[in-house]
Amino acid sequence: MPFELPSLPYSLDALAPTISKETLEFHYGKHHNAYVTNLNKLTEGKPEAGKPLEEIIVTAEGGLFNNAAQVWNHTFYWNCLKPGGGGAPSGTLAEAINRDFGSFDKCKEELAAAGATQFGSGWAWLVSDNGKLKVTKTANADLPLKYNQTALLTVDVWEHAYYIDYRNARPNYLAAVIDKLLNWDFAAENFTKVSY
Ligand code: MN3
Repeated sequence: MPFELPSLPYSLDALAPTISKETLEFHYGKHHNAYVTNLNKLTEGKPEAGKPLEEIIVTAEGGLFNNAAQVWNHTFYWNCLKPGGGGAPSGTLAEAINRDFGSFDKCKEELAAAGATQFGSGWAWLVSDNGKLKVTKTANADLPLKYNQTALLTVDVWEHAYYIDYRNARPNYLAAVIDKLLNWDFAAENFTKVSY
């Protein structure tokens, strides 16, 4: 199989109680896994099977784009979370957040609002757009790479991300994830790849 489900960077119960083991069993074990399985079916025997995921994402449309992008989005999302996360960024990322949002609190407010107001399935993002930090939201499998933006952090706001733990209360899921799980070290690492 050319595309593989990457290992989670923590155990299935490591994010509980903010995100339960049951949610990760479904979200990682079923949903993310299904995108990988579908991507392998769609690329079997085709040149895309040997291409990097990012290359498929920027050129593909339809089902191939949806599954390739969702494999990328979920792998990225798992890395955006960590047990004992939350807190605040430091260093150059913290300076850039203050410069472009005014304060870290404003940045977090915008991220929560983007996730809460994304109509239907999608993602809330902190991105670098030509060196300027922005909060954006995308629908379904859509992602910053399509807009030449560098993703720094994301929160999955598809119902499968929160319905077991929070039912319909998406804003409560967003608040808890932002407060307790976001991995600002990962965001800072992504920010070092941004060219000015
Ligand atoms: Mn998801």
